[in-house]
Amino acid sequence: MDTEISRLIQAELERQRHGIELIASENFTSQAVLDAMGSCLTNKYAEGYPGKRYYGGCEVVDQIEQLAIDRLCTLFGAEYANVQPHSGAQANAAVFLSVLQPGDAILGFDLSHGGHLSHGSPVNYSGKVYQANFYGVEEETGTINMDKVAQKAREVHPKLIICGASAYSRDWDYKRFREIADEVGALLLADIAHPAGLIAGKLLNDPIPHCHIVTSTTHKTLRGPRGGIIMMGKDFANPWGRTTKKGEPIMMSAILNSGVFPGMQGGPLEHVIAAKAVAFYEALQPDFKTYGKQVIANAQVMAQELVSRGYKIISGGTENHLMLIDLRGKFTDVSGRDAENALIKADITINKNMVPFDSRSALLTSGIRIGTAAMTSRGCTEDHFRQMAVWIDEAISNGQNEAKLSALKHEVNRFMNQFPLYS
Ligand code: DSN
Repeated sequence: MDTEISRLIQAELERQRHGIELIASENFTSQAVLDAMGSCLTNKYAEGYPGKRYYGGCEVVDQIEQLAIDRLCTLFGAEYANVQPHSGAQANAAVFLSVLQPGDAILGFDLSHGGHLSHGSPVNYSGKVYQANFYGVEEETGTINMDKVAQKAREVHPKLIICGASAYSRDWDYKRFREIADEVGALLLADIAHPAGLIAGKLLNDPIPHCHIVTSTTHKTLRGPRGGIIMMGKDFANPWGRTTKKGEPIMMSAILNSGVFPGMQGGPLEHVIAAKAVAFYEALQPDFKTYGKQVIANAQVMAQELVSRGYKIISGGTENHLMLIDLRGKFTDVSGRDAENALIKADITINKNMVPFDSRSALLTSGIRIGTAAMTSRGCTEDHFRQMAVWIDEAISNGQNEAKLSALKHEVNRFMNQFPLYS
């Protein structure tokens, strides 16, 4: 019997139980989601789609995958969904493969301003295979200037425009993005990996009516298993005039499905798809909206508390679950890496993050990113988040003081005893 891995899984559970988790892309799934992921479904091969598989014995997983698709369509008001992408990056890769040719121009949000690696970063395949161009935020406001996005689109003639981010605390003007995409003849993709749960709760702008294609992960604010999805509000005939042997236009749903399989992936992870279906069921319940409202309220309180302690939040505040903090607003000599290291000694987990117009490298950074989705799932409300902001400030301000950090860790561990996990 392997005791080493079970001991390490137990150690990770204890870490999750006793620490404050503020990584903006993480969350705590329900026990039901965990159970589905750890089920016998992992044994099944099911290349293809429900009713059209390349393996026998798929009658049960067909029902599971169809349920996941139907629930996801209901949750977002979408006509089409693909639940097979193994991750958000795989979902984006499958879309790019479906709608672009190598060398085509794309326009996405700059990674160093809060965008995502898979939206054209030069170190990612998306920036190697396609001609990547970027829009960013204004230095003074920390927000995206839509007139400049339009100007950039007119200059570079992208085939695909991508909106969505990993570290942007403001909502997105999908309607204006669509007007720009239409003007330059581009398709519009929204990657809603971060705010998906808040969009499902109808607490943020809805990309579905405006964007040709929407991708997401399922494990951030949506609180499901680690994975990706692709959706379309309405299916449409491909814009390149491709037809079937019978001369009928090929629909985008067919193009995206074959972009995922066989284009990008092999066998779908049916245990993860079942867990996605459980998470979509949970997100369809009325209390998920209550959860989303609390996530946003907690983020706003935490941002206010940090601002009152001298921290600079990019864009001045937050409308979603996260905030990006420029440490240069308060310290001259503390990098994001220093802050991350100090906080981890107090059992507070965040991640260092580049800030727009950063003067430090990606390994050091001048910023940290904080998100409230995970701790809200644990049951924390505004007063708890005010307290967390105080501890964050104390830890960063005393990054060299081991005794202080150790005392903070004890307080944090005691605090977390109130919020049991997977008991
Ligand atoms: N999902 C990204 C994040 O926001 O942490 C990393 O790829």
